[in-house]
Amino acid sequence: MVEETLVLIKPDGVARNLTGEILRRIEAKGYSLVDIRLVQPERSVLAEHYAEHEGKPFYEPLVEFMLSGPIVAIRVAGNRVIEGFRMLAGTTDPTLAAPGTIRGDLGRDWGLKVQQNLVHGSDSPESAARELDLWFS
Ligand code: IDP
Ligand code: MG
Repeated sequence: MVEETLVLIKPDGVARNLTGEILRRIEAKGYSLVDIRLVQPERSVLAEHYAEHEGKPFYEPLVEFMLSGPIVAIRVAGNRVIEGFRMLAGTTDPTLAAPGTIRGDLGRDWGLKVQQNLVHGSDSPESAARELDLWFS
């Protein structure tokens, strides 16, 4: 079975009109868009999505940031897409993300309590299954 991952274009990516550019990079890499929706999630969805980060100093700012505007949720398919999209996205801190990556090319540090880094990608098959259920149920 072909692997699937959850990609989110976070509110900063949507607000900066980078949705097309980010989708372009996923498609140019050769992955398939299986499903896509523009969502304004409930706080409870974000609490579940980011449960592993509860209690960290950036947790509340992260949830507030993710509630600040619409998000594009995408079901993306392809062999090794979980790993492959994380490579396309680049590392969490956009200042340190490699040029050539989404975060490295399009993101920067804005001096806020949470890093606004444009995209989310599932980090394991278990996370992907859980997150796809959460965002596409
Ligand atoms: P990831 O998105 O690269 O998988 P995670 O560690 O899962 O990174 O963190 C979730 C999100 O929380 C990040 O994408 C970023 O927006 C924010 N974040 C993570 N670590 C920090 C931090 O140390 N300072 C500020 N924001 C952070
Ligand atoms: Mg993560």
